[in-house]
Amino acid sequence: MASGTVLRSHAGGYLVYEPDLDTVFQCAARGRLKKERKSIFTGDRVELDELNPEQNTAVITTMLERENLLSRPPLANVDQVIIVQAVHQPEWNPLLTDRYIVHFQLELSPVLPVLCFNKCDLAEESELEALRSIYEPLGYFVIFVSAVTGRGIEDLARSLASKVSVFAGQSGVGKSSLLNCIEKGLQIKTGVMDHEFGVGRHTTTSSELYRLSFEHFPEIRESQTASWVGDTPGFNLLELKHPQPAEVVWQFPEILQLAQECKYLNCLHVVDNDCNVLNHIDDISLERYNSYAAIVSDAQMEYSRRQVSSQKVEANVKNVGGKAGKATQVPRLSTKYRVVSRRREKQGQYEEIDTEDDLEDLDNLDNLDDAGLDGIDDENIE
Ligand SMILES: Nc1nc2c(ncn2[C@@H]2O[C@H](COP(=O)(O)OP(=O)(O)O)[C@@H](O)[C@H]2O)c(=O)[nH]1
Ligand SMILES: [Mg+2]
Ligand SMILES: [Zn+2]
Repeated sequence: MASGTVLRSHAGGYLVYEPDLDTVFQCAARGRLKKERKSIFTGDRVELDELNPEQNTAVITTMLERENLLSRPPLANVDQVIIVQAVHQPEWNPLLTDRYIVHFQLELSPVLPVLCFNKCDLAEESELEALRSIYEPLGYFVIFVSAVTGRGIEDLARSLASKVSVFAGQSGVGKSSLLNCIEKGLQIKTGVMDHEFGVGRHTTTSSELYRLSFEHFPEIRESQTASWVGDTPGFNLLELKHPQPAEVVWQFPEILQLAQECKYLNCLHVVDNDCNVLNHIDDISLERYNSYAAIVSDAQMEYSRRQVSSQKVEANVKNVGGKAGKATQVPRLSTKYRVVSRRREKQGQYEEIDTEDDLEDLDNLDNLDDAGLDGIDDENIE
């Protein structure tokens, strides 16, 4: 029995790539599938019957189990998300980078996103090394590229070989430019948002997989089986997924390691009360800790908002420590809190983190978004 990958919907049916014949078939779904109301999405693997190689038609009989499903636009069985960030122009934003990382880890678990830093031509080598030293030790694959000088483009192309990949990142970071370096004329669609009602209402419900030919990379072309890139996910930045407050730590491996040694059972590791994470804060990157704390704060605000709407009661305190009645009540983390690193404390210095500002930053980015500068490539809207 032949099987293949759905490339997109087409004329009430689907275009399906069958690898053995290296052919795209125009397929209808067999009635039973429709009856079961199983939605077939781009990227889904399906079994085929009634192959007609003359007319390139076939029938989809079964949908195979899905490994994962990216939302907006729906795209199944994604092997990797390449998070593209510019080093400058726009300026690298660590919180936004980590918010993307958390979002796609939640969507694609257990697959880790790849981090691609673009516009390296605008950066000092020392800045790139600083970025590398934050993310590589955590297990992320980090690629430094420049669509202008061509630096790293072959590495990026190689990382796409024989996979289904999706590029993500706010508008202006260079996603289109990079894809164009790899495949001339590739017309990827960017998740489209409709701002008519103020909130992002997504009109892109279908998506497409595009085949890479690696025309300029003969070595890669020869060694690969078919490689694909999907449409760019579109979302309002405020819609980036985050988990419940207590689960954020699972998305930060270096903090998780310290958290597992924390003596408080219900600790969120943001209040310096002999918390093991805060005791070792100098061992982790400050940017990463700040992101962690900001995401916890986001998650708490959303959580308490939900509490308010369901119970109309909101406690202003939370319990820290739960062991044998030793729990103490501390103010619930709201918008402002401070982290005191042991070393800095000795020096009498404080590192103040203002999550309100961080959130405003995201809001501002979101306004850019509203202005059509983010997430929307007008020329690409179909
Ligand atoms: N200096 C520099 N500019 C770049 C680079 N890549 C893209 N750009 C510029 O950044 C802007 C946004 O690029 P674009 O590919 O449209 O970004 P996208 O919105 O993520 O698709 C364009 O003006 C590009 O010419 C790069 O590596 N270096
Ligand atoms: Mg673009
Ligand atoms: Zn703790």
